[in-house]
Amino acid sequence: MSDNDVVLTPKTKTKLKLDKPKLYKVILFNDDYTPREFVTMVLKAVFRMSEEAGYRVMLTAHKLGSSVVVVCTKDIAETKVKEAMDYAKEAGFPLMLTAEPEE
Ligand code: TYC
Repeated sequence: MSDNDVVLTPKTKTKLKLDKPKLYKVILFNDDYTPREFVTMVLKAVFRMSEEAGYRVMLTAHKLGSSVVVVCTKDIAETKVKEAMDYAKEAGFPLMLTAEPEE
């Protein structure tokens, strides 16, 4: 090999495999005091649901005790839970939502 030959050494490529972000369920809980219309309104405003979808989720929580509203990233789930509960607190209702990691 002469002095001015170029020697190419292959770079070792380390592919960083990022884990899929864990998903969170937003759960809506029933209570005896928050009006149905208010729950539906909050679901429409915070989760951009249609009247029909909001009403269906509200009614499921009303009948069964709880209902999954949406599945999304932790950040979004926690932000939406806070937004929805702030609306309720402001209006004086005990509406409760949580963000729970999916199994
Ligand atoms: N149970 C409430 C009522 O009868 C309505 C309601 C529905 C409240 C769903 C909360 O997540 C809820 N006024």
